[in-house]
Amino acid sequence: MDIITVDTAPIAGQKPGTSGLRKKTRTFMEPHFLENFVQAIWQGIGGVQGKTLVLGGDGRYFSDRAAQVILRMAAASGASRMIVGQNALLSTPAASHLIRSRGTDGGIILSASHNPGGPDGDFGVKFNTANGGPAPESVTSKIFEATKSLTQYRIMETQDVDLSALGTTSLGRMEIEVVDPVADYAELMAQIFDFDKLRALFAGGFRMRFDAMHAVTGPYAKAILEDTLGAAPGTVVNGTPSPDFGEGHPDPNPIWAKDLMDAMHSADGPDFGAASDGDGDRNMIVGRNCYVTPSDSVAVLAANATLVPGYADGLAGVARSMPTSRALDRVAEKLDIDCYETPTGWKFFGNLLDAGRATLCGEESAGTGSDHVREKDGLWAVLFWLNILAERKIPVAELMADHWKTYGRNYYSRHDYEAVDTDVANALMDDLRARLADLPGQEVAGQTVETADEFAYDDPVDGSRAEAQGLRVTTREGGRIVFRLSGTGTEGATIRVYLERVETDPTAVDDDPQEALAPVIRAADALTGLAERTGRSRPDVIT
Ligand code: G16
Repeated sequence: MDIITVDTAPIAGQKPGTSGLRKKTRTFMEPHFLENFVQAIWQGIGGVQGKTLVLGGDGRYFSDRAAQVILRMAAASGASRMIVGQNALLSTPAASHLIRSRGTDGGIILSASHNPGGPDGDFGVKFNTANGGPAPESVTSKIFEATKSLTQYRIMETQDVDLSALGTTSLGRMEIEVVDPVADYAELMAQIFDFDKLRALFAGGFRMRFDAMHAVTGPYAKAILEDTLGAAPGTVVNGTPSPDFGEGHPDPNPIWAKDLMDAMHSADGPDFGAASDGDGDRNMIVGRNCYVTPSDSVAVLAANATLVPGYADGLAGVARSMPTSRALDRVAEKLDIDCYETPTGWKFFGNLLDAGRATLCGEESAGTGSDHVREKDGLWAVLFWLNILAERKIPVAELMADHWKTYGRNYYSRHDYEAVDTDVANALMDDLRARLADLPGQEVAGQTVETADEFAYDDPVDGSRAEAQGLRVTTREGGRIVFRLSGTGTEGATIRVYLERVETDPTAVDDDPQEALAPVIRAADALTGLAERTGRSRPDVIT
C-alpha cells in the first residue's frame, strides 16, 4: 500500500455551482478530473489530516469507482476515519444526518441529484461541512481557487475496499466504517413523526403510491412505509436503485413522474402519491386529482406544523428561496413569525437553521426541509404530509381548497428553457438587467410594472453578501416574474422563468394555474422576447 504523488495540472471548469460540481459523467471520468477536484476539496477545507468524513451517494453510474478513488485519496492525505454507506449508497438527507449525528468533520456526496445518470448522463461531487449542510460559498470559493493551481495529488495504491459488507476495515492507517444507509435515518423519522398514527392510517385502508424513480430513496421508503408503517406491499414502486435510474430522469415533477400523475388521476387512484429524486432530497406531492406545487407544499407544512410531534411547539421562523412563491409568506404572517427570502441553493438556509432563526425551509424546485438535518429531505416531506392527513382526515384536494380559502392562492408555475445557447441566454439576461431601472410604471402586454430589480442577499447571520441572484419584476395586477439561469445544468444554459400571481378572492382560487397565469406569461415573453430569441414556441419543462 504505497502512497504516491501524481503530477497533474489545473483543469478548467471546476467551479462548484448551485450544489457542488456537476458535469457530464464522461467529463468526470477523464484522466485526473475527479482526483484534481477531490484534492482541491482537501485543500479548500484545510486538509483532511486526522479528520472523519462521511461518504455516500445516489448510486449513479461511476459512483462505485469514484468512492474507491476518494477513499484512497483520503487515506493518502491522512484522514483518520471514513463512514461510508453500504455500497456507497446514502441519500443526501441521510448523509447530512450521519455527518451531524456522528459529530464528523463533514462529508462527500456523490450525486447529480435529479439529472439522469449513466455514461452519457451526469455525475456530481459535493462537499458538506460539519453542520451537515452543503458547503457555503466561503468554502466552495476556496475549493475553486485550489483547482486553479493544483500541480499534484496524493493517492494510495491498493486494492478496492469491499463496501458491500457492514463493519469496520482499514486502509493504511485510516479506518473505514461501512454502515447501513437506512437505519439511523429511519430512527430520526420515528422521533419526528407520530408513527402510531401513521400505522393506524394505513391499517384503516389508506392507499398510497410512492415512486422512488429507480433512485436512492427506494430502500428508505420500503423500510419506513411498508416494513415499519404497514403500507400495503407494492406501495413503493421503482424501488430498486439502478445506476442509470432505469434509463429514466429521476426528477419528481409532473413531466418526469408522469406514471404517478396518471395513477393519481385515474378512476381508482390511491389516496396519496409521492415521488422522490435521484439522491432523495426532492419530493413531489400529489393527491387524488390534485397536484400540489412545491411552493404550496411548504406553505401547507408550515400552516399545519403543530400537528406533527416534532414541531408541536411551533416554528421559530421559515425561509424560502427568492423564486419560490410567496404562499409561505402568507402563512408566516398569520403565525406572526419571520419568513426569510434567500437565493436559490439549499446552502443559503444553513446559517438560518444553525442560528435557530428558521425551523422550516422550502423551494420551488421540489425541496422542503427543516432543522432536523441541513439538506432538503424528500421522504421527510412525505411523512410530514402523511402525518397531517392522519390528523386532519380529509383528502389532499380538500386540504388545498381549505388552505387557499384561508390564505389566498399564489398561482405559480416555472417554465424552463433547456440547453439554450449560452450566449443567447446571457444576452437575454443582460438586456433585461440593463432595462430594469426604466421598467417601473411601464405597461408590458397589458400589465403595469410596479418594481424591477436584481436580487442580492445579505445573510443576517454572518453578514456575507450574494449578488446577481435573479432578475425580478412585479406588476400592479399582483403578478411576479423572476428570470434566472440555472446553476445545475450541464449542457448550454437553462433559462428559468418563475411565474406567480396572487389571488385573494376566495371564489377565484380554483382555476387552472396556466390559465390563471396567462397574463403574467405574456408579460414575461414581452419583457424579454423569450420565444423569439430562443427559437422555442414553448418551454421544455413546466412545473
Ligand atoms: C439544487 C439546490 C437547490 C436548487 C436546485 C435548482 O438542488 O440545492 O437549492 O433550488 O438545485 O437550482 P438551479 O435553479 O440553479 O438549477 P438539487 O436537488 O439539484 O441538489
